[in-house]
Amino acid sequence: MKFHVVTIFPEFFRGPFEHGVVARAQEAGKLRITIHDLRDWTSDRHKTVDDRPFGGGEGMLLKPEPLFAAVETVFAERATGQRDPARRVVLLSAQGRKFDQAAARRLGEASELLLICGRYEGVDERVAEHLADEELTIGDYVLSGGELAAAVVIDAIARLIPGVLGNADSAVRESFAADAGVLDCPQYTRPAEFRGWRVPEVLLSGNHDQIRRWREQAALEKTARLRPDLTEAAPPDFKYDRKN
Ligand code: 9D3
Repeated sequence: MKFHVVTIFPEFFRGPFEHGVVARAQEAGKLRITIHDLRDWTSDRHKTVDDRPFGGGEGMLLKPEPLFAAVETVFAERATGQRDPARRVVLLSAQGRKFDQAAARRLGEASELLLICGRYEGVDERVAEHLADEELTIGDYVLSGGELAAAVVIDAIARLIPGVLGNADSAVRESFAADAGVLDCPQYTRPAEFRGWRVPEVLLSGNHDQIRRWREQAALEKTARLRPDLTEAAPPDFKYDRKN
C-alpha cells in the first residue's frame, strides 16, 4: 500500500516512520510512505501557503491552490476529472468524522492513500468539499495540526496490511479485540512482589482454566471502570461487572 502525506512540516515525519513496525514494513516493501512539502506547490516568491479568512476572524487558513496542485500532481488523473476509487484523499482536521478501527480497515482497502495535514486555524472549506473524499479527526482534543494525526492514521492502517505484523501479534486478533468492546485484561510480569504489591495469586497458580476465568472477569471490570462508554454500546445482557 502506498501512503502520501502533504504537509508544511515535512521534517516532522523523519522520526515516527523510521522506527518499529512501520520502518520494518517499509524496508520489506509492504508499504511505501512519501512525504510532500506543500510549499513545493506554491508559485510566489515567498512560497505562501496561508491567508486571512474572508469575513474576518483570528488566524490564518491554508489556501486552496497549493493543496489542489499537490493532490492533482500526486494523483495525476484527478486533473482529468476521473477518479480511481482505490486512490483516497483524506483531510485531517479538527472538524472531521472520528477515525476508529473500522475507519482504519476501510481505508486499508485503498491502493493509495493521500493524507492532507491541516494547520493554522484551519483549511479553506473547498478542500473538504471538492478535493478530499472525507474529513477525519483522531479525537476530541485540540492539536496544533494534522501531522501527529497523519502518523496515527498511517500506523493504525499499516498494522492491518498482511505480513506487516509478526504472528505473535496478529492483525486479525488485534482488530477483533478493538471491536469487541472489552479492554485487554490487566497483565503482570516479574517480580511477583514489587514494593509490597503482589501479583494476583491466581496468575502464579498454573491453573489455566482458573486463569482464563480471572482474566475475563478482570477485563470486564476494568472496562466498566475506565470505559463505561464501551459498556453502553454492548447488548443489554452483556455483564461487565459480573462476579464469578
Ligand atoms: C484553535 C482553533 N480552533 C477553533 C477556532 C479550531 C482548530 C483549527 C485547527 C483546532 C485545531 C486545529 C489544528 N488541528 C488539526 O488540524 C487536527 C486535529 C485536531 O486538532 N484534533 C484531533 N484530530 C485532528 S486531525 C487535524
